[in-house]
Amino acid sequence: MQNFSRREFLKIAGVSSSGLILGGCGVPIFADMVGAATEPLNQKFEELLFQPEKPVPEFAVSQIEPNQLIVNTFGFTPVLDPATFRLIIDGEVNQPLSLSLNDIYKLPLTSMVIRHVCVEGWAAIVQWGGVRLRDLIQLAQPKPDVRYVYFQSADRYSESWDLRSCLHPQTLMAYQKNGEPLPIQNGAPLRVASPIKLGYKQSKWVTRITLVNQLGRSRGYWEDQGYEWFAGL
Ligand SMILES: Nc1nc2c(c(=O)[nH]1)N[C@H]1C(S)=C(S)[C@@H](COP(=O)(O)O)O[C@H]1N2
Ligand SMILES: [Mo]
Repeated sequence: MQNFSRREFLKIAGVSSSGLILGGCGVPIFADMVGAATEPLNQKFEELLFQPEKPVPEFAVSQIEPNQLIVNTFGFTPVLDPATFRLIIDGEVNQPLSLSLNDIYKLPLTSMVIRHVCVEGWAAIVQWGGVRLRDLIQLAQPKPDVRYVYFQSADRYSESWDLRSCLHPQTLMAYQKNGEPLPIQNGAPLRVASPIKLGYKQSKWVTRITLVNQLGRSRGYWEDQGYEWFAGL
């Protein structure tokens, strides 16, 4: 076991990471116990929109751990020009969008202090500020059969999420970290931040959000290498 990294261990054991850090009892939760949650979900936009989601309890600003958030980037660090940056929202929508950062900054700002949990065995309490992803998705007017959302990043990282998790009120497209503008290495100008999923679901340098009816062959950078797709906390 010592020879395996945390990532390798989770992959080989088929263990959901959700129990490892937050479970508290020290007993890993095995795949058969979380089977239901690893299956892609299948709920409709209108059903989800009016279902109140239970918010995850947040931390106090005094509990932020500014040095605990480890930069974790699989490849290179893209540097995006804020002046020309556009966030594309497309796919199965009635109103495809190409938003500048100023467009995004005009939308309501949500700030939250949450725990970021990486599958490699570290966690950090972080404050994120940004726009709710549900607000962006609503602006794009999803068609009724949308079920999943793809995030494309400038470093060629990609992720896919279930729509329900995207509509959670604490799933943000963040442009602030710990009260400051988001640093480049943490995903500037725009990254996903959410207390309901593991760190690898939280794409940095997001340039494109695509709504789809079905998942494609690729489900995400780590998922395609065997990591759990839902990756809920
Ligand atoms: N585009 C992109 N997003 C990414 C990654 C990456 O390599 N590229 N790494 C993920 C992983 S594994 C984690 S834990 C978090 C780390 O966020 P941080 O570098 O801001 O601490 O980003 C996630 N988002
Ligand atoms: Mo991670």
